Amino acid sequence: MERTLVLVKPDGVQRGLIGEVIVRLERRGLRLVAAKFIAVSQELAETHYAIHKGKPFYDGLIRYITSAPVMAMVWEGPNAVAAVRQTMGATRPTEAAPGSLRHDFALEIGRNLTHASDTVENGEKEVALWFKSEELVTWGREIDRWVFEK
Ligand code: DAT
Ligand code: MG
Repeated sequence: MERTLVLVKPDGVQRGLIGEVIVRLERRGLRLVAAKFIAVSQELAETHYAIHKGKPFYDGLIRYITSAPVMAMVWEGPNAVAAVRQTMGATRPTEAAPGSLRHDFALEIGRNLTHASDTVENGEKEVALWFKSEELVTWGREIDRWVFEK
């Protein structure tokens, strides 16, 4: 089963949108694996966004993600990575599909509410970076067979 890291970034937390993000992922049929509400350290921020180091927006991005608490979660399901990226919408909110979170709740790329892993491989790496293995809960739901085909 594919897993993906989801962050409700500081703007989403400040704007009271943690519940909105969770509702949409639950309603989609994805299964929550782990969640924690944390202040992101400089070190975690830099490791998480290492791929963007050197880009013009990098310093602002690190300041933003460390500026206030975030809600970090792991969600799983078939094609969870693609499904969650779709539910979040494109990085630039004005390019996000109508109905996606970034379309419905955001305007600016530097205040785009959420993070979601972009590939299955990065999903695995990011889950391991943000959570200890004992924080990940393996469980089943009674309705799983009505949401997951296999
Ligand atoms: P995503 O968050 O959709 O995975 P990304 O990994 O390309 O997007 O970039 C990480 C974050 O960095 C993104 O959510 C917002 C910021 N960012 C990306 N490109 C940017 C740009 N051109 N200008 C300003 N901020 C940008
Ligand atoms: Mg990304």
